[in-house]
Amino acid sequence: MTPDFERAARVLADATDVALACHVNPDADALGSMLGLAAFLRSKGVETVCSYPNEPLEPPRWAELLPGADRLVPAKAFPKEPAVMVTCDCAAFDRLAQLGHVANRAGEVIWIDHHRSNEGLGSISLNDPQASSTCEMVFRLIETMGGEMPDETAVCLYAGLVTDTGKFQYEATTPETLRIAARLREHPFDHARLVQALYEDNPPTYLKLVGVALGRLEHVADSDLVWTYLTQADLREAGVHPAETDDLIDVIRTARDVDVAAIVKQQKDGRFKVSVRSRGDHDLARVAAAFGGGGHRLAAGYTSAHGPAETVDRLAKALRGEPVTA
Ligand SMILES: [Mn+2]
Repeated sequence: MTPDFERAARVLADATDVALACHVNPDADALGSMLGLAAFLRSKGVETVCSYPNEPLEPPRWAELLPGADRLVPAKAFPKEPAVMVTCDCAAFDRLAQLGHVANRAGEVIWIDHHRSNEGLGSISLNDPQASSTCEMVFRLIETMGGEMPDETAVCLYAGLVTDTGKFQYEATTPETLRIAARLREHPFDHARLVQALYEDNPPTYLKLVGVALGRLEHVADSDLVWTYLTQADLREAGVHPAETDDLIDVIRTARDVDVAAIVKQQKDGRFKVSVRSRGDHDLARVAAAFGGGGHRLAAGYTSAHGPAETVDRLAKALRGEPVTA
């Protein structure tokens, strides 16, 4: 399906009120694309409301640098039946959690995403797996709509562009991505401070937990895999919130001469969340889908009901191309 920017632009241009949501446990691409588009719509005189399904919301610390984060409302204050709803960066319907019911009742749902595993959700699907980020998709949508981009939008979109490209290093970083980044940087905002807030803001307790995870690192040479794990007990002992460990995979995947890196993290419900990254030799969107998850070719995730060793056994099998079941 080709992204239908024209139709989405028409619906937004005609709207008086737009309700925007992004995925649970939002990253900077999810929050940035949602808040960036909302600021643009407000500059056009449209009323906006923004939310995501965490209760309580507890936005990440860096979110205070994104204009509009102070106007976020909890899911229960989100409109029940909006005429126009926009979803940002949601690969699957369940990423909206309880806001999914609203999407089912909304008049139009403009679904903006860039995950390969997204199969065209929404009444208007803007999904391009080639795009570096949902923020890049929002930039294109705003260009289609036309008009001045407010400074508030530029900083929000830049945050998502930086993080989803791994500071402009991942495969999906195209010349167009860099041109968009340059256009955004023409707006006045403190990009150095923003990136510090995003990347150099680790509590020492987290750094100690990295030591625990690295101490357990295992190399499965025949499956081209390095992996480690963390339990709820580890997080409790370290005094670290699960969301603070999102970037740990970026340390693991620096392992030399290994294609795939995985971290297996226990969730509150006892199950294990698996995050996987490839340097380029494995299609992890396919691997994750086999276990009921999803994502991109080189970055994907899923949830496993098995313990860390069993989970990684199954993952290793899938990486070797052997048949697996969730
Ligand atoms: Mn994204």
